[in-house]
Amino acid sequence: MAKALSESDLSRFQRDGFLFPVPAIGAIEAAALYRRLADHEAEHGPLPQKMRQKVHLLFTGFADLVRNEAILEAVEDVIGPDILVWGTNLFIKDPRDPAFVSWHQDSTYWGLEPPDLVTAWVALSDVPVESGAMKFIPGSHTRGQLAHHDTFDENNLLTRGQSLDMDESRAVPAPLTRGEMSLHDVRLAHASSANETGERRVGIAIRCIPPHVRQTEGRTSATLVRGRDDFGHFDPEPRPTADMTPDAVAAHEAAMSERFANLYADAETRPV
Ligand SMILES: O=C(O)CCC(=O)C(=O)O
Repeated sequence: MAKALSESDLSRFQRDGFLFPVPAIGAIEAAALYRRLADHEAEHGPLPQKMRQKVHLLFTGFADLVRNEAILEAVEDVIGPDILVWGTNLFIKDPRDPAFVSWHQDSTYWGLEPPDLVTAWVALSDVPVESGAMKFIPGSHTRGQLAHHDTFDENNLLTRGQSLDMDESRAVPAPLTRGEMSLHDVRLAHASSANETGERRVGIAIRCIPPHVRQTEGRTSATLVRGRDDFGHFDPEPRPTADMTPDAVAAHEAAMSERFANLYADAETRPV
């Protein structure tokens, strides 16, 4: 029996590979997280790209977010009661920012088998279409793994600028209001355009897997947020006790080194 999603929501997710809008944390909590991030950046400068990944290891607000009941109830409906968070990514587009995300499948370089991963993408600001909301190609998750080409474009927010050629006329944009989320399958073709608005657009992608999923090469870490892990395919991750403590930064650094070794194993170049 589904906990948060209706049977028709679940059927749509299975058919299309995505679902939105799904209620998540509400506007007040989302605005508070947005403000905490803005305050941190006002004091320390913009978060470097590497620190926008696995942010649940660095900031207590994001550590709480990945354990949020409403988010996990919906995720559980898709992948079952035992849930590991394999990653988090902040996707930030400043006002009139040319940053974009090319068409891609998340599964491309992540080396996860079987490809059972759902992303809960939570909007921390309003995300109208013009701000560069995500867009999805319905049903593309059923096409298996497609061949991508790496571009390393400087405005592309993806690690390798990996790209697919897709028919834009089939794209479904996914605008969200602050505090809502979308769910998408790891094999779904998706992208997002530049932010044409005067407002900052901020979202956080939470990558959730059931514990039977394993990393095909090397070893990486993940955080158990619900149920149990009887497989032990991932190293456990510590929960930060305060924002950016030296211990948290060191744990994050170690986790990201493993992750990058895996992600760029066959790449010709990698970001600094
Ligand atoms: O936020 C974006 O623009 C892209 C996000 C994305 O590609 C993802 O969450 O997989």
